[in-house]
Amino acid sequence: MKSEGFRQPFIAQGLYMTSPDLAQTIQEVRDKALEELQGLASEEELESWRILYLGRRGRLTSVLRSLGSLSQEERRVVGAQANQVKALLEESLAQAEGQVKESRIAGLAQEEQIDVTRPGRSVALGRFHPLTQILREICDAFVAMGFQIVEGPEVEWDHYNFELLNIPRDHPARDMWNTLWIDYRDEKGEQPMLLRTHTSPMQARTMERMKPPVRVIVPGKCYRYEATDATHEWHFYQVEGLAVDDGITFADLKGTLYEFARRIFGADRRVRFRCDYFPFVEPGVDMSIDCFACKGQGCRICQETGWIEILGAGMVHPKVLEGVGYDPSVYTGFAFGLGPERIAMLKYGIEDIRLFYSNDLRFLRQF
Ligand code: FA5
Repeated sequence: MKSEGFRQPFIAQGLYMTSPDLAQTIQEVRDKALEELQGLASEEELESWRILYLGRRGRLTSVLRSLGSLSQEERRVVGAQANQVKALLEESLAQAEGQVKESRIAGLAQEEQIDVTRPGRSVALGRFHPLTQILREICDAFVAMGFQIVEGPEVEWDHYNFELLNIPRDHPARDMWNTLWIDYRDEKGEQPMLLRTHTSPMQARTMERMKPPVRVIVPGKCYRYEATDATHEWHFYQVEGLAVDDGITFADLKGTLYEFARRIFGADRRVRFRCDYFPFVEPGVDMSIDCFACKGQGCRICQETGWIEILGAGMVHPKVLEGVGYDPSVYTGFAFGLGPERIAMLKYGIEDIRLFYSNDLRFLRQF
């Protein structure tokens, strides 16, 4: 900031003659202020400068206050000059503020400059776990056939997991489900608690809540105290299905499950039903699909049978209907419980069920 243009009129008006000390002080304050102002580069520094020279207790303001000790004539001349200096400092400050602001904006623009020729940064996209994908596909297939999705607790009472399913205590059929028990009982100390071994407890829970017609599927996690191998995990998903109404027959069960297999695997895949025993259905069956690896010839994956079992099913046992207050002479129904891991293995040709739970990104990224 140049101060030459100011000095000339200041001296020319003869201040030295009227009040030399005060005029000298004003000039010194002005020179010092303008000199300091030149080195300031930030808004904070400018504000400190303003307070130092122009603030209520600033240096120039103190000079102005001392004008009162001069004679009236001196006060008029020196006061006018002091006001001129004040105006000069204010104007210089405004200019300096403008410059600081401009260079801040220029700096920002420099920082934010975009080089459109640089290659973009790739965005890492997540994906659904293959089991989430297959669960959704399975649910979609049944929803399209008129089923409704419900969910239930993974920590369950013995009552629902076994008793209401026609598996009383000490019944040998309990050995079919190696159970993980929880060290907790109900208030009366009678009901043991467990991690549900299948999604079938939701059959009873659903019928307790709903009146026929019932058509539900129940996706969810199950737990068994079992050794793992290529087709067995100790925790796995199941999707339970239940349809109850008057007049439902075994033909409905077969038709529904054939249609499900066709939707998931296509029309070419072979399906096999065999008699099986589950205490809560009569008659009971299991359904298998021909092995994806050996095309039914027999291999390690299908334990040399050529088939991989994907579900258990059957007509709901009259005792189960009675247990939830349905009249078995009026209502009949079918139920099934299928294993999504095994279905995903068959569909995608996965050789070991444990891959689903090993968190290996090389495996997961293939889906
Ligand atoms: C049951 O759990 C019965 N609740 C199914 C059922 C429901 C039958 C309704 C009749 C009426 P099972 O133990 O077979 O049945 O299991 C059903 C399916 O779950 C099997 O076909 C298989 O696909 C899957 N599964 C069973 N155990 C395992 C395991 N350890 N690891 C992975 N999948 C399993």
